[in-house]
Amino acid sequence: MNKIGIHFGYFNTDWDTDFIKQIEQVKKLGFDILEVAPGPLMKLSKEMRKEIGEFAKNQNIELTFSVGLGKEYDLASEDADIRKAGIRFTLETFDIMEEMGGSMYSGVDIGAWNQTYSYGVVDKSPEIKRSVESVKEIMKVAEAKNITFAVEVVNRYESSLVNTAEEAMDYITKVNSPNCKILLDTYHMNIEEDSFEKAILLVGRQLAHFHVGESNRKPPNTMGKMPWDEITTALKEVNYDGAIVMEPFIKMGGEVGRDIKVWRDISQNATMAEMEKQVSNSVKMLREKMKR
Ligand SMILES: [Mn+2]
Repeated sequence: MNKIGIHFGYFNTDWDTDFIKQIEQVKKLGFDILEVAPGPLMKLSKEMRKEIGEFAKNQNIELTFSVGLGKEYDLASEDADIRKAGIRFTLETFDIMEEMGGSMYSGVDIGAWNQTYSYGVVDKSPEIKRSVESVKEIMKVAEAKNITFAVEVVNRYESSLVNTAEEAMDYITKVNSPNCKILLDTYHMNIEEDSFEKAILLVGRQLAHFHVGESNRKPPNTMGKMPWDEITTALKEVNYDGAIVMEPFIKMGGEVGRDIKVWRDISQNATMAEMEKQVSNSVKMLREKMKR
């Protein structure tokens, strides 16, 4: 059975949150996983992080870690100091994962989130090369700590490095580590891929993590637009046994609204209770469709 999860940002307008409460909340809604971000956890004490990790374990909630690297941590930067800072940040996150008991690291983790090129670039191989070199360094530690490093394939507005499943396969071949895998996300796939099915089949056993959401980042199955049958059938065809984590973002305001670019109330005035109901329906849909 695939574990089903949700990104903690769904329930918050700012990234800082009470993770203990959040774990209780997702447990109540039928999830197996809470996806968290290293940024807010780095601000907490080591003791607090351990306590959260213990609590999650006792509740049988797995913590997975997702990042959007800041420009100051760009692993593909021309500036060697920035690349070093990015490696340091990633390794610090691995330490936190060890403290809290997590083994899945993913997101926009091979270069800066929302990074764009300067005018006129037609060859991105120098950026890719620098990114691969940084990630190779990181992979030595990931392998030693048994952490899976999943490269998220994101749309053109969020990164220029890897926008399709094909580019991601190329990228992880260059990194050449058994722990360097791929994360596909239906929201990004909807923009960049010719076919959901073909992208999933192409990645096959290299798929280590899967994000789901509608094309406007509503919870899965609240719009009737995304082809959930095609997507889940393809996942079963490649015997995908990893996590399926939803990343709905439907509320304006705060850091989350700003960083995710929610410029209208996509929730249509939904209360927290209504938002909870929506995602717990999404969990049921995914479990039903992933039955083998
Ligand atoms: Mn995603």
